[in-house]
Amino acid sequence: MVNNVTADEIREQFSQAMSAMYQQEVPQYGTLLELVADVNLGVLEKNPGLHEQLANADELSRLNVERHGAIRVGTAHELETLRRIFKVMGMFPVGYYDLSQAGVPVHSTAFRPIEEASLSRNPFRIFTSLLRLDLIPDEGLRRRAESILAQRHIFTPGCITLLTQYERKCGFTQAQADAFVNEVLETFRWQRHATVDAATYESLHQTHQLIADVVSFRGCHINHLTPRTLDIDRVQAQMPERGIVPKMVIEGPPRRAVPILLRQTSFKALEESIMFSDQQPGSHRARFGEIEQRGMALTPKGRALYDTLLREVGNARDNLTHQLRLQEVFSRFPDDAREVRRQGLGYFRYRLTPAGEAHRAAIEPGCDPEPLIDRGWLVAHPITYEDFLPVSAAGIFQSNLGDEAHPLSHGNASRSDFEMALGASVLNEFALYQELEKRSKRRCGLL
Ligand code: OOG
Ligand code: NI
Repeated sequence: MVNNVTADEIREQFSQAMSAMYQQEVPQYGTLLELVADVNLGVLEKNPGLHEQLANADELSRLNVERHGAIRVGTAHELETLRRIFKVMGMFPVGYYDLSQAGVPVHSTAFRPIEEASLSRNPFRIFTSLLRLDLIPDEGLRRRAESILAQRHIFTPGCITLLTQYERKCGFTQAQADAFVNEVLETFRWQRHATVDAATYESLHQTHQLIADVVSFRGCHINHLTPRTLDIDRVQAQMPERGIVPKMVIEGPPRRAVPILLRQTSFKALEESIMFSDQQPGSHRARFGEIEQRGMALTPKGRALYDTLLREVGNARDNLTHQLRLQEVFSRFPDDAREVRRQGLGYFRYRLTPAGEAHRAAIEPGCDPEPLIDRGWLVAHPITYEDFLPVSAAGIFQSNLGDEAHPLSHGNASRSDFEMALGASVLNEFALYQELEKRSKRRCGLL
């Protein structure tokens, strides 16, 4: 037997299985997928230019498989085991997000593929948050939460056995990969039966809804999945027609000719009935749906400008006012690819055209790409942003916490504590984008 299943194949299989499970568990998510598919089709039909551009940038084939999801865990051991599991699927921890800044008691990373070929095949990412029990002010409750978490096993024995086999042999047969995906799925399945009694749930919930969400169940249910749309404004506008109530504002930058970073919106979490360990019925809000529109990855300089402008925009009242205000403030961020390159604000992937290939010998390392672009020898496609945005993530978290949410005190977030729990360092997203750009330049003979 050969251990020949690639990480990309396992990730693809896993993301499909997750999507099927979530559509079954949360029917509104299926409706959202249909809406997004309709809107994407409409956009492509009306814009043959965009269709061609996406096809050339290898973005079209992945559009319909594109998804991210999110989970929240309670202990270092859980986080570390997830890191090992996701590695089997070619997903690595990228970036550190401190959400306590926004009153949400977690810090997070995103597990995602990092190689160009893997990203273009299936970029499935999981935003993974670790609960910060140190932010529970009441010591008794903190101890109680810790001991509940210490007793649970969110992974099946089958999952751990297969994982260990994989690590020893560096591979899976197809049958092992199938079994592994099924076992891993169990960890992310919704559990109607809470592991705590009603009173414990209530005191956890009183401190923060997220603490109750992480501590009270046997697994770490996937709390949303997110398809990628080509026109988020249209999906947001059409959600109510399909019986979906969107959150108030679209997070992130405004609509632009050259889209940057990431725009996101979601629908509110469902109220789902659960059963406490003392047989009392109750309800819990955790699971929702989200959509995203992805644009260009920004350099540290571009990102700093984005952060400054976003701060200037301030809080939103309603989506229309907010989008107008964003447009106004972001008029200071160039919306022209050449200008973005000239100011070093974004990352690009360079490619020789057939004419460029024909003149390869004339292209020297270090030469300025812009005249070559003018001459039609070279094209530069924006590199897609594959990560997340802390302010937007906080907005998504918060839209699901309801009005009764009261933020916990901020602070003392520590990336090194997070990395210690993870058992590895998180990768730097800027370095990854820069490497993609460099490699593309090298292929063209520009470096
Ligand atoms: C994660 C919320 C953040 C995103 O897309 O920014 C997120 C969560 O609610 O667990 O998914
Ligand atoms: Ni999300």
